[in-house]
Amino acid sequence: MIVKKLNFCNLYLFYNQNIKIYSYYKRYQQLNKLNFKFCLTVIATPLLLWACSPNNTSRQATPTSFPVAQQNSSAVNKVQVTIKEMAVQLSKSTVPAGPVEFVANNQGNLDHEMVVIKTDLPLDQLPLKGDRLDEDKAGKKFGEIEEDELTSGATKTLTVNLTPGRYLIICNLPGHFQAGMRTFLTVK
Ligand SMILES: [Cu+2]
Repeated sequence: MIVKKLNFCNLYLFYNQNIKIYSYYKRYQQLNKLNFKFCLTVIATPLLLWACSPNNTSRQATPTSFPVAQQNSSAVNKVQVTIKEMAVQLSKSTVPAGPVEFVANNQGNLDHEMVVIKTDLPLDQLPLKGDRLDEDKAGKKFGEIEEDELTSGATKTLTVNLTPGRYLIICNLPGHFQAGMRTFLTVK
């Protein structure tokens, strides 16, 4: 009888211990689930935000082409401007109206500048002021890359919104316009 009671007691203790172990296990599982959720929030969310962020530099490094966007009329038209002694050369002579991005590269040994002036005047009727073009009388100035930004070897970008017409692209440092640093761009 005593043996039987003892056995029952042992069984009860064994059962109780198992219940405890089981509850610990359940708690551990719950904690694991919480840990997983915590990891998902703390690590995965910023990672996802970083991946989706528009100013993500590593994503910008790999160029993706969107032909549809490039065909859009509001797309910026790029014009490469080669500047040297003593000439200004454009990669294209005609662009559609809208934003135009001038990418000026000074391949000369001297510092230069780039000025965009809208004018209808022919080359031989452009007014001079001393040894420069008279920018105010020549037409309407649309933009400029200053001399200190376009030193020898430098590349500088200027984006301007151009309406249809004829544009003069020049370097107006003393004597440079007369020496030949001028060209025309037609905007249609
Ligand atoms: Cu110049």
